[in-house]
Amino acid sequence: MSDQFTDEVTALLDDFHIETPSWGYADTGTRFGKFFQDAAAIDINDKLTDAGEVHRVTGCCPAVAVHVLWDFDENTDPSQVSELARQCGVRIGSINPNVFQDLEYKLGSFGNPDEAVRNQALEHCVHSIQLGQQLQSREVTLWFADGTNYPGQDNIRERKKRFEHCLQMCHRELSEDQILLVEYKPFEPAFYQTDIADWGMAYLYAKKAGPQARVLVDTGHHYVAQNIEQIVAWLLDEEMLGGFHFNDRRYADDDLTLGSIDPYQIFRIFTEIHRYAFDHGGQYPDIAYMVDQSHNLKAKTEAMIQTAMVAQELYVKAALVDYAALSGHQQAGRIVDAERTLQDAFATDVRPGIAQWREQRGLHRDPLQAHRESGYTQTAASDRRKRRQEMGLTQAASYA
Ligand code: AFD
Ligand code: MN
Ligand code: MN
Repeated sequence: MSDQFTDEVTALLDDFHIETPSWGYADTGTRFGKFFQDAAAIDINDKLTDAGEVHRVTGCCPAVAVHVLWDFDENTDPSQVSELARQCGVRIGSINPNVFQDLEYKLGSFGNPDEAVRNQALEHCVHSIQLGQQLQSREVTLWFADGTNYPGQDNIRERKKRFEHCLQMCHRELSEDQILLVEYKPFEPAFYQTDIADWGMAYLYAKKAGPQARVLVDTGHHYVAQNIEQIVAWLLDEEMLGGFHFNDRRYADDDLTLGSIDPYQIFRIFTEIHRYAFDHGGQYPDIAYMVDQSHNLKAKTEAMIQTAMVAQELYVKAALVDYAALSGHQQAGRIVDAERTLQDAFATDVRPGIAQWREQRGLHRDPLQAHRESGYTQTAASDRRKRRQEMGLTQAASYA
């Protein structure tokens, strides 16, 4: 093994699994338009195949998050999806209900003033929880587009009470193995007030929902000045950090590649997790590391491989911090030494060590190169182009 890594760091890398999202393999766009890709996944079979390819070359992405309305229709047999995932070398990870795109949800889902709409949303979330039980999935990830666009549109306290009730109803449906992850986002698509706008709201909702609810931190869902690692430290200390959705943002929730704008912030987030383990006798918190991206311009599987590689690098850099020395510097008020303990680790090029870790596990040293040499994207593009033509699916623009 590379002399860069102790056995402990190698073991940490072995245990660092990153879930990829099914929606990250399909075409997507902005409200200003979509740029289609021939190699983009058409259906859940393609998504699992793509996820299997990402795991094949990276060795660290064994699970796939699914989005219920985008991946399952009324005829989909969950056991067949499980089996297909297994054949692709992956398994189904978190379940993502969708209570934001149906027209009934115009004024919200759990926050809607109309009880019938709230019940419709609740019914879908309970169905998603039951789907998770059929798929032996642990996490049910709840993100809501709910909010209001204008001052006075609705009673903010009433909306809070509606959410508290519906989240408690969801929690009651969980099996003992499931956890409910409550995700927050400051704005979008609501532009005046979002019902779960920050970590405090998500924390309170999770606490009131029940003992199997936690907070999900989407790294893109923060105002530019926010100190995300402080939020992570608080949630860790309260044993309420359920997991992450990895991406990055320049101005707001831009869903950019993890670490593409501020890798040092992601590194600092990871140092809070490693420091937690250092302070707890090496016991790491049980949290879900999940990607949440669906890039418009980058090739889908390449973008996912890139994210997984960046996540590994930043996680390992943070593992290299000398937490005993850091603790001593902090205790003694040696500010520059404490800061340099972090900076030295962040400045370490861990890519050779990770490349060797891959080689030791029968993987190519560079997953992106392995993926490109396999011709996977070209094959997927020609196959899926043909299938789209047969299905009569037209595309405004397409490029691999
Ligand atoms: C959007 C939302 C949120 C959610 C994701 C998947 O902002 O991050 O987790 O879609 O549903 O990115
Ligand atoms: Mn998210
Ligand atoms: Mn998001």
